[in-house]
Formats: sequence, C-alpha cells, structure tokens
Amino acid sequence: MSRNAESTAFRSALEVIRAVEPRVADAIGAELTDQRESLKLIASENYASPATLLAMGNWFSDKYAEGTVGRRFYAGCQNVDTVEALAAEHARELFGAAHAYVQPHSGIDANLVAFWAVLADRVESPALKKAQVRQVNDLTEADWFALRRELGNQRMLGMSLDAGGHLTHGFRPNISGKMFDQRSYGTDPATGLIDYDQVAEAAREFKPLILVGGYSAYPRKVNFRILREIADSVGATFMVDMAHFAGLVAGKVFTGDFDPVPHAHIVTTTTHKSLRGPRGGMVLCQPELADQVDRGCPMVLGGPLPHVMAAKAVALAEARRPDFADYAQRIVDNAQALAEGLLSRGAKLVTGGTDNHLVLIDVSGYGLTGRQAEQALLDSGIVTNRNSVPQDPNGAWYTSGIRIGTPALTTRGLGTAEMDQTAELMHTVLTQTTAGANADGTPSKAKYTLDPALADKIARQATDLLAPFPLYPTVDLT
Ligand code: DSN
Repeated sequence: MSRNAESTAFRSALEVIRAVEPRVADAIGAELTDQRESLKLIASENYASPATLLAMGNWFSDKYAEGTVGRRFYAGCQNVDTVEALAAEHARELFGAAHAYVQPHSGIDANLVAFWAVLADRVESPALKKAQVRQVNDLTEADWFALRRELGNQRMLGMSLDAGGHLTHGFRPNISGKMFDQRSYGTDPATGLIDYDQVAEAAREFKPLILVGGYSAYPRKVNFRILREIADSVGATFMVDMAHFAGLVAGKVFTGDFDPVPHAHIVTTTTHKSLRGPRGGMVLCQPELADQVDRGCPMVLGGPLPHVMAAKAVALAEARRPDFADYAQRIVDNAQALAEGLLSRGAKLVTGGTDNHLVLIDVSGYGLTGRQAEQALLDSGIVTNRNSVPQDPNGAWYTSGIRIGTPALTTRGLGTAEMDQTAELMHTVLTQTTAGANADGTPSKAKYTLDPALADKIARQATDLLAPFPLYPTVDLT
C-alpha cells in the first residue's frame, strides 16, 4: 500500500466528517497527534494497521445479522457471511483451533459467551434431557425454576485480581463474581509465581465447574498443561482468557505447555491487545462446545458488529503473515530489556522480571502509590497504568503498582536499546517524585511533588526517543 493511498483515505474520511461535525474530525486528528507524541506503555493497548482501521469505517456498520454464517434471523446477510466466515477461518488457522466464534464485542462479552456455553452444556442440557424436552421454553414452570436456581449455583475458580487475574474471572463487583459461587487462587507470596500445588488443592477442596486460567497483570508464562490436568482431576471445564497474550500465542512465542489452545476446552480473547486487531472479542473452543458457543447471540450478545468482524478478518490475516512471529518475539525481547533496565537501576519488580509482554513495578520501593507514580510519569510524557500488586495494601484504586507493556512501542519499531533508555527515564521520574501529605499532615495516597522542569525535560527526552520511529508513517494528514 502506498503512502498516498493511506493518506488519501484518512484525509478524505476526515473531510467528509468535518463537513458534518468538525469537532469530531478535529478530535480524531488530535488523537493521532497525541498517540504519535506519547511513549505508550499501556500493556493492553496497541496500534492497529491502517487496513484494519479502514475496514471498520463503512456500511457493514448498518447491517443486522443475528445468527451465524448461513443461518441468520435477517435477510440480506451474504456479505456479512463472507467476512464472518473469513475471520473465523483465519482465527482457526492462526491458533490451530477446532472452532472460532468471532462475534463477541469485547473481552467481557467473550467471557460471558464462554461461561454460558459451559453452563448450557453442563447444566442446562442435562436438565432438558432429564425433563425430556428440546428447549427451555418447553419446561414446566417448576422445572424452569429449578434449572434457574441450578444455573445460578455453580462454582468457578479463577486467579485473584490482585495476583494478576482479570475482574471478569470472579471479581465480586463484576457480573462473573455475582453469577458464580467463586473462589480465587493467588500467587506464592515469596516469589509472586503461580503455585500449581496450591491451585490443585483449591480445586480439590472447592470442586469448581469451571477452572479459569489467564491474567491481565501476571508477568510470567503459565503452564496450561498442568492447569488442564488439575481441571480434569476435579471434573472442571478448563477455560483460558488469553486476551493479553493472544499475540504471543499467534506469533508462536508461547508454544507447547504454554499455548492454551490445545489444552483448554474453551479459550477467550480480545482482538486489540498484543494481537493488534480492532477492539473486540473472540472465542475458540473444542468441537463439543461449538454449538453452545455459536448461541452467544442471542444468549448474551446483541446483534454482531459486521464492520468489526471485517476488521478482525483483516487483522487475523495480518497475524498469519510470517513477520508477525518476529513482531511477537520482539515484544518479549523488549519487555525483558525494559525489566532488566529497571532492575539494574534498583526497581522492585513483581516476580523479579518477565516472560511475556508486561512488567509490573512495585512502586512502594520508590515510596509511592501506583496513583502517584502513574500521574508523575504522565506529567513526564510516559503513559502507563496503575495496577494492584499481590496482597496490595493500597487496594484497587490507589494501588502499589505500575503495569507497563511493550506491544505498542514494539509496533512502532522501538527495540531493546530504546527500552533501556525508557527504563532510565522512568527510574529518574520515580526517584525524583516524592509522596505528598494531606492538610492534616497524614500521608496522601494521591498527592506528590515532582519538579515541573524535570518533568518537561523527561517529556522532551521521551519525544526524542520516539522521533526515529514515526507512528503510522504512511499516514500524512496535512
Ligand atoms: N482493560 C484491560 C487491561 O488493561 O488489561 C482488560 O480489561
């Protein structure tokens, strides 16, 4: 694709939008400028390709297409069928999965589809069989009441939020924590690593219907073969949420025991993190769960987003190219260089390093809360997010951690040398920031002091670091 074609496409789109609501066109342009100028270390963000972005902005957005490929509740879905089938085919081929369902709108939707596919398979179907009816509408009121109680009384075991799990894995404020009788497994307090014996013991005691693997803030590989054995030993269905590391699975950095697809009964993911596609979700599963998964809409989803499925097909096609494996490996090389750069300067890292795309800094080592550190870094042009660390004394709002990740900067082309310079910039900010006090003299978890001149200097150095690696070099909006 030539520079002219991509620039023309985005410039023309903005011109059309500007004619209707210029403030939206301006905000879109400003967002590109902001993204170009910031050192983005948010572990869950990336930069989708121009082709992926353009595949979303079109008349597929106007189409309703409930149902599945070739079996829709609306007429005229032949073109939606084409893109949904393509996205699913690319997903199956890329991940070696038996079945792919590409309709979920986000990660939580993908997880809800997975949870309810398992509940339908393991609780609802046997109840229908016992009552000798085909579907729930045929149940008597009494049988329906009993089934609903049983569906609401199932157990799930997942990784706790403060150990690095995700809020959709049973966190009480999330629907997953309300629909399941839920327990969590944590990490070893001494090492920060998953203790598989403890997971096995928790599973033996609790006997969950679903064992969930996967994380959003755990900086290490997970052995999915062992987790599957644990699930099998207690008759649990094994589900993995690979939203964060799907790109590393796609790029064959995580293989064998560390690739969840051959081990899990069901795998969920987002498509926009390390996988570098459009915002959205996806479910992969073993053949025996395929029919239930395909009932995601209407089970928990509304009408699919055909424009996003089109973009998923484009991004998954990109991820099947050989250069994606190189990209995935560079993500991990960069994360390890960043971790090494921070460690060598004295930072405290959860688990002491990383095997994947993310690093979790325990900023209590700098005398700061996560919130103070996040803001001081932002003042200095470095975009991160605060995150709990295991057994965090500051809770999920203030936190004691900063989570950083390399998928986005790796897409821009930054390498290990730039990661060391990034570590230097971050360490300088964090050592020069001091925690503030409340009016009554007690320590504040939010206030801090950082010399504005130093913050400006670091922000300029961050911009200089990015300068040789322009974002979207083929897109010129001027
Ligand atoms: N918001 C995503 C993350 O940052 O990890 C997950 O939901």
